[in-house]
Amino acid sequence: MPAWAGGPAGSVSDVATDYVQHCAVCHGADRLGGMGPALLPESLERLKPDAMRDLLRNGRAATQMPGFAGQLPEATLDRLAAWLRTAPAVAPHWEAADIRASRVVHHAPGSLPDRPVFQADPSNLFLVVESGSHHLSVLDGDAQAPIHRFQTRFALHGGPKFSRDGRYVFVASRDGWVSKYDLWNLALVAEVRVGLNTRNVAVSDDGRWVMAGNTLPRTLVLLRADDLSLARVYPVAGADGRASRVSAVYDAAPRQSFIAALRDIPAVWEIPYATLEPRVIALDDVLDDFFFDQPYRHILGASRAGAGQVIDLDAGRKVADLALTGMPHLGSGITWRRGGREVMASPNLRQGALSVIDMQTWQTVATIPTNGPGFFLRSHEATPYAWTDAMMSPRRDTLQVIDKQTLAVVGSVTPSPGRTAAHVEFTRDGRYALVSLMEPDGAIVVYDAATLREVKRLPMDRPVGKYNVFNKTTRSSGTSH
Ligand code: DHE
Repeated sequence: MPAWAGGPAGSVSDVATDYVQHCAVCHGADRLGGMGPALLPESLERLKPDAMRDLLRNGRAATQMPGFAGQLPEATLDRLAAWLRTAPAVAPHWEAADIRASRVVHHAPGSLPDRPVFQADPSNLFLVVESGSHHLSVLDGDAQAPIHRFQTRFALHGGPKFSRDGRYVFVASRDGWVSKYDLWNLALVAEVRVGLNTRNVAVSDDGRWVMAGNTLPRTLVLLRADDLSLARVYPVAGADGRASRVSAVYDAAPRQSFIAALRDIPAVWEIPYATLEPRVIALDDVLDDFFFDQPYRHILGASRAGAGQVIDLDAGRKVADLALTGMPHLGSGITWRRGGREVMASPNLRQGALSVIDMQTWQTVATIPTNGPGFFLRSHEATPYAWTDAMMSPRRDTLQVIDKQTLAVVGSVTPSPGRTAAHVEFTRDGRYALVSLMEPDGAIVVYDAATLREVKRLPMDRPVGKYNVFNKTTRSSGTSH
């Protein structure tokens, strides 16, 4: 018997009635979301059972979500928690018509002035995703001071993607909303819901298209970048018709195409801007995590089991195996020149080690021991160091600083002992490193990238990623694109 069906007082209809009475007004009668986020098994995957218990009882600070402790019996709350993790009786769907109907245009293309409304250098702005109360903060990178703060949709994930001139930025929420902001006018331009569970977005280098990758439904969604109107829905399926979730979609600017990584079928899709028709590259294994070399000729991929391979996108086939151990987080990889050769390094989600790979031979040339499994690695062309975290370990409060030539750990910073610090992004000139203190009463902590001295801290609500316009739009080899 499922956990939510506890006999006569806990039948499906009781739980469903409880949902309708207490939750539906914010989360939608169909559980697809409304003022509150969607409550589908896919949306709740990342919420641990204890966190769910706490949320239902005590609500979520700084949001409209109330606590139901004392209002509903404990057993009812437990049944609701279990029921929410089961699929709805009617399978949720999100078709082209739903996408079109969801779109809101706040400012029509061309209606806002073509110059910044602030004095700061628009190419040295940072965007900070504050996941605590779902905000995007805009920082002036020269003064390292906030200039604006937007409320966002629920749970942004993946890097914000900038137009080439840095004026527009596109973000996706895990709930399927794609939002476009005009950074020069500090304005939300348009929003559209492309799916019920979305991985990320990519923006074409020519500025015309936005592609979103979904896990629910199993689609890629192409939008016109100017007003987020729907151009095309691609059902994602293999030759045998089996549908696949999208792991992520990327813009491969040097190839003038989008590349989509698929989670359930061993293939990669390349969608050139010129044709917008998918080219399917068959693989031996499903790849879940990806790194592209700077020309976007090769993909370094890893399966969740850790096996790695190099795919030549021109040849459309595997050209080498990668000797990887643990669970490398290739998506957070960076490259640099070392002794006349290009090397790539990525953190590891399971091991306290960074693998350094020669980008010509694909051999692992070094393994750098670190404080523990980490998530992000960052550098900049103008700094000799790479910064990594150990946020998946007890040493999650400390970032280590690695010399890119000797590969030795040469320093560390601990912004706040005992509290999680991760994700670094440099200012445009590489002089300062901004670190996220990822706590509800957290901060962006600014370090001098040469002396490792703290310069200042800006209070933020659980800041996760931060993104510098110049480094992103010039596709710096020290950061993600
Ligand atoms: Fe992420 C980017 C996948 C969990 C914070 N994450 C990405 C990207 C992928 C990915 C494929 C690249 C997309 C892009 O840049 O557009 N992330 C995954 C997962 O599969 C995983 C492990 C589980 C999941 O359910 O999604 C996962 N990610 C997390 C987190 O728990 C993090 C730490 C907190 C959060 O907000 O969810 C997290 N992911 C991030 C960040 C980026 C990201 C900050 C952007 C990195 C960048 O600097 O560009």
